[in-house]
Amino acid sequence: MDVNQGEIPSLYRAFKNDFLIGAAVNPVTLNSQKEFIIKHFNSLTSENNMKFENLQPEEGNFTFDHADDLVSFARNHEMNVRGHTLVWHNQTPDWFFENKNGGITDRQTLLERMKSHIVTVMERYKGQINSWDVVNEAIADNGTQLLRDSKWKQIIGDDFIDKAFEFAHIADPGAELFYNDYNESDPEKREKIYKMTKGLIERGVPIHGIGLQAHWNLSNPSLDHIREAIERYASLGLRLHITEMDISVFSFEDKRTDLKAPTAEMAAEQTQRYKNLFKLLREYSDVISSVTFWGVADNYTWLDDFPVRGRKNWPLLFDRDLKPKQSFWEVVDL
Ligand code: HAH
Repeated sequence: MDVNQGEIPSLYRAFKNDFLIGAAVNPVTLNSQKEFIIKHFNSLTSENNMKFENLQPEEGNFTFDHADDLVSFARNHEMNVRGHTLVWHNQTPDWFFENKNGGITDRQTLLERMKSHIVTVMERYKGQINSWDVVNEAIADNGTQLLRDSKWKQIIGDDFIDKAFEFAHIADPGAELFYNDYNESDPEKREKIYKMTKGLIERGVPIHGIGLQAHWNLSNPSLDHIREAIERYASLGLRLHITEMDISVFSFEDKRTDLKAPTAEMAAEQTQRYKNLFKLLREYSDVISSVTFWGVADNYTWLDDFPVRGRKNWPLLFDRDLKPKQSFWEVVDL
């Protein structure tokens, strides 16, 4: 590493009056970039190690090692932790939805398993994990249907979301509870998320915030749509977190695989985009209290495998050598 990090300002300090600045980490990125992470971030999310399949791969057999490591690292360095995630249709093991014969289990059993998972996990980190993505991605992407057709919904029914929040609030009454989703700025999906979370509030379900994943690209969603989404969600009186931000250099439909580095045009657009986005987010720092990137630097990102397997992407503020990109300088200079 030939970058003199001493001459580089800290990312999170640049936003200390606005919001926390977080990164999603995994055991490899955390252990290999400790000093860098401590310097630039004051909040951490586990990319995968707090997901159901990792915390409870078999019934009653909890595996907390990696999650414990992250939480104690954060505590030692006075960093915030976002818990991600308790109830999700992905990365949840089959046993959870099955009965002894391998068939589909019943509502009562699933509710008990859900409660046991939420309570075990949240009690372990009480006072150490400040906010939890209690339910992730429960809204249907397209069409008129409100909720995604998941096993949670099929077996428990539409009130699985209410129950998840109720159990979470019992487990740790001090934790901020979030509903988290992607394509959150798309007007159609936004209205569904709004409607669902408004229903929770009206029924007295303990929800405190909405997580906007912010898996965005160079041109989508538009700044107007992002602004409208922030205002719409904030009108519910909920706190907002940007939970998984990255700016892909490819549009979702673009499946090209020929690039070894971003083109000059992509790099310039990304710089302008990050600048515009942080200007906008900062305008709303009274409702947005945390902005987390879904990764640390361009040396590793989940987008290297999504939506095109094995295709490199460069969506973050630091390059593959942990050097600040032009985007970083624009953002800290705002
Ligand atoms: C997110 N899904 C998940 O919340 C996170 O846990 C995972 O590590 C990566 C991304 C985003 C997503 C998407 O942008 C498009 C389709 C499905 C899921």
